[in-house]
Amino acid sequence: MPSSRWWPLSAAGSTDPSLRATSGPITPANGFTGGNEHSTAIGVAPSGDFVVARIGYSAPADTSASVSSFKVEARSFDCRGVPFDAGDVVVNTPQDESPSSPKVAVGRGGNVLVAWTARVAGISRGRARHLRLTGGCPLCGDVSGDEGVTASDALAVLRSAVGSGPPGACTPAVCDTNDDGAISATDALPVLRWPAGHAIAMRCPR
Ligand SMILES: [Ca+2]
Ligand SMILES: [Ca+2]
Repeated sequence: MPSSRWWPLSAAGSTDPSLRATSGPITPANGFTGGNEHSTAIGVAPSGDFVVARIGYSAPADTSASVSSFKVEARSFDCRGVPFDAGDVVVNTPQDESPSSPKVAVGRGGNVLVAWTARVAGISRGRARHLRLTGGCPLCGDVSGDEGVTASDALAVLRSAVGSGPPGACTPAVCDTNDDGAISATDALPVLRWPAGHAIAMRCPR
């Protein structure tokens, strides 16, 4: 995804139909629901897979120890909102006192960085932890699977559309970029224009 591409932050003046609210279900972001949670943060991969982090509360089993009841918890989902794991991942260490303000960044290769603030031995510190997101949805238009959408990918879509590509190279989740149920030459055009920064929404079936 080119770093030069910008989207409007408000849907009010936008003509992009992808910014309209959908009627889909709300995805429960937390696996443990026994305590209050707050400060939810999200990071989204180009494929639509996403990671949600938050501050969660759960009383430690050993209440005599100097362990905070608040934790930085994270959970990962694929582009359809299906969680990868049954429960939450505790990101911070038990030595963090009152962790707060989690932030999430998701980069290439499934690299996830969660940062937060915590008091450590009475002093506020910035903390971060690297996580790895594996599996999930393919990036629409990325036939080569290298997490980039290039002219080579467009050519592969075109070849598949005319039946000259290697069998199985193009799945609908990658090549049916207009989600009309068929892979045709039309699907190759937005793939070709994507690297140039055109604000074209590709919508592969999910
Ligand atoms: Ca590619
Ligand atoms: Ca299509």
